[in-house]
Amino acid sequence: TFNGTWKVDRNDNYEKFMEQMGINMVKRKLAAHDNLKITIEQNGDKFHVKESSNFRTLEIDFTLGVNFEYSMADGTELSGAWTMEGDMLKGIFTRKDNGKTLTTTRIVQGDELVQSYNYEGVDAKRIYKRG
Ligand code: MYR
Repeated sequence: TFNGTWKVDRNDNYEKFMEQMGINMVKRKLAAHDNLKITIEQNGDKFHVKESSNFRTLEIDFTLGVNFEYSMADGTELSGAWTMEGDMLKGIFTRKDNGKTLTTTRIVQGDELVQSYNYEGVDAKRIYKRG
């Protein structure tokens, strides 16, 4: 289950990913240590996610398979949806500014939540522990 509070423990290739996303170096340095914490509450196909980081706090509601809007911490707007494939959440989002696609997955592996990202050929991961 995804339910619970998760704190980022480590990143894999996240700076390269952010660079591909066009995020400048100063913001990348800050974002690599953003102390991101997410709290996930799933009820059937409905999710409520509380996000908090050094940058902001935010609450998001979405339903599997239903498009919604999400603004990244730097203001970049995305539109897309999460779906469930087996035990994996799979998100396909489109950047509103350039129409390019960002894909992301979440899966619980042991006591960790692994979120993977892909944008324009660059893959990254953020790995969370229960907090
Ligand atoms: C949520 O489920 O937490 C809300 C929806 C998340 C949308 C997709 C996340 C992509 C965030 C990309 C951040 C990358 C920064 C370069």
